Amino acid sequence: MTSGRKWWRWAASALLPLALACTRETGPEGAATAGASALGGGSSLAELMQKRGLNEADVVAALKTYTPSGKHDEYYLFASGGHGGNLIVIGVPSMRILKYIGVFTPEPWQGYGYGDQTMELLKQGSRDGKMLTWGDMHHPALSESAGEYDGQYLFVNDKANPRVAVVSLRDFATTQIVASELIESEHGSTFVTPDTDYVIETSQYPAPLGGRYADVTKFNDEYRGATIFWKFDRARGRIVPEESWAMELPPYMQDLADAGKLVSDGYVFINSINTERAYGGNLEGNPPLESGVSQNDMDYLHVINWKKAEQVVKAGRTKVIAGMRVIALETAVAEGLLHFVPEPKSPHGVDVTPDGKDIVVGGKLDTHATVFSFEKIKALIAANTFVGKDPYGVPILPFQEAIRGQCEIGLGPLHTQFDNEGFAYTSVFIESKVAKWSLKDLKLVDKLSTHYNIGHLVAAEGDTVSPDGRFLVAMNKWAIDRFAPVGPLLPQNFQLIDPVGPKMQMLYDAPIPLGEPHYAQMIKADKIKPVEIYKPAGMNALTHEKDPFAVEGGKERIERKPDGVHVYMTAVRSHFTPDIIRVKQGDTVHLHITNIEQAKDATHGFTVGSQNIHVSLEPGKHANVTFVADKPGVYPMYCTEFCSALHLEMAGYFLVEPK
Ligand code: RUQ
Ligand code: CUA
Repeated sequence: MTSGRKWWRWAASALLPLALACTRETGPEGAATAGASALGGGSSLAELMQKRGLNEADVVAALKTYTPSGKHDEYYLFASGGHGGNLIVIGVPSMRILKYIGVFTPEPWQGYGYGDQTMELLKQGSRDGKMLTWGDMHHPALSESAGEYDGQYLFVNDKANPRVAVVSLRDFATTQIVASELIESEHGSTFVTPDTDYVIETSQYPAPLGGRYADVTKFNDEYRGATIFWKFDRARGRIVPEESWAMELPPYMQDLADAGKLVSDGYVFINSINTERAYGGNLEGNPPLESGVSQNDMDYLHVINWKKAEQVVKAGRTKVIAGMRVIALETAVAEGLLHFVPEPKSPHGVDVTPDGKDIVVGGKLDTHATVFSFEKIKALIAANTFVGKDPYGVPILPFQEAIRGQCEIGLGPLHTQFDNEGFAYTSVFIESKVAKWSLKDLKLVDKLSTHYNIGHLVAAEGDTVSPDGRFLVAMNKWAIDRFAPVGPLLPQNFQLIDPVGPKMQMLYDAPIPLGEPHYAQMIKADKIKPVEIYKPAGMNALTHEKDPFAVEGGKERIERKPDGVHVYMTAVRSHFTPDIIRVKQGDTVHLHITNIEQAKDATHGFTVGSQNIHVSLEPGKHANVTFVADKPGVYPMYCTEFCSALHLEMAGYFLVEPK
């Protein structure tokens, strides 16, 4: 703590007189109140520390996170909202929540799921024709160029209803949801290849591919896993399902994945559990699923050569299942696209090092991080050095020859992140700790306790080819005693950690009250350049093009057409035009509303009472809303954002005349 002490001496000599001087200048009674008012009831830094029971380390931690009013954060943290289904955007180091982004779950503030465009988007994400209004989001992935986050897009998955969503970082809004009916659940998702050619989504719980039925006792023969390579068209900002493809996998439970980079570019690594192929049945004389799954000491790290697989797809050596081109397992084996390496013990996280040379695997029931060498794996494959085959003919490489070594880090290692100085940071679930270890000599250098049961952890730019080595966030599953009690359902706890120096330092606890945010990625803030308004006015936020129904000021009107009543409206401080709408009972109503303002933050919201309608109209945005006016009555409509002094007056009447 020498540096801390030095800081303290410096603070005492420099900061305090400064603070006092400022206080003195604040008001006419400055001299009299000096030291009493500015610190909110405290008087001096020392006194304040004493009053609040803070020690020197607390103050150092506070100064590392405190971000004065008006100052922006250095990083964006994009955190999954777990079974809340939506994304959370957080500033680091302040840990201030900046935004939620509606993705799989309707989000009323943004009007997400309460107007035509966003309803259309949620419908895109239907599976088997069923409209889904929630998702179990796990792993956000930022788009990459040459292995660096480029700040353009973000992809997220839904484990429960296998889907992938595209979020545009131009306006922090969801623009696409794709669902394949090939698989029935997923988890190893989303991970991008280094230039975002593909977004990878891998199944978790095996099932007959394509939504077929087969009894679970036919598990070994009929059930399969699959990994989907969703083709991303960066210029259009869209996943192109027709150009996407998949590879069939044995019925193990494939888990997390990571794409190779630099030397290992062209490969993807997916780990698995349940090579036992257990499927439960604890009322049918079988062991419960979890014990059946955990018999073997080793499961299989899947090594997939996706660049070679892409050629096999281009050559047409696929079958079509649920509308998707799939490389059959036999083909994958015959073409040498898939190899296995044994991995210990209930593996969970798999993370490729920034240089692309090593693959770090954490085993939930292990005490090591196991470091596989890509070079060794490649050489073993080239020399056909196999110790055997799995029941589906997939060649298995020898474990000892494939690893560079293991680092003893503690019980229950899960996920690993990296810094710019050759250190790896692994979450240790059972011990509730972060372990910092050296990649070079595989030696543990430091351990820090977290509260409690850390799952993922994320480092600044931590999945890129050049991590920043700045902040680390532990994403803890339980919050037990961390915050004021809020009933039986507790928030999760993000803990901000300073990883720099010989001793990691815990800086800040941030409760996250929106589902379980499994994973997050942290990107340098200056890489993201969102638009401030939609320009020109009348823009459809989904297509980023002018909406065909966009309305110009002066052209507002109401038209009765065969398909219903079309209302062309504008919003501008502080009125909607028209502000009276008359329809007849049973009419289908099409509202076309453009916020024609182009001033930053001049956002309006629009609702008609009792119709389950709400849209957010950011400056320049156009929204369409369709509904049936089925009940006669008088319905006030109003602006839901306090947009001006006359906001309350920004209202009108929607009148439904009885038949
Ligand atoms: S995970 S359970 Cu990423 Cu560790 Cu989903
Ligand atoms: Cu517009 Cu309030």
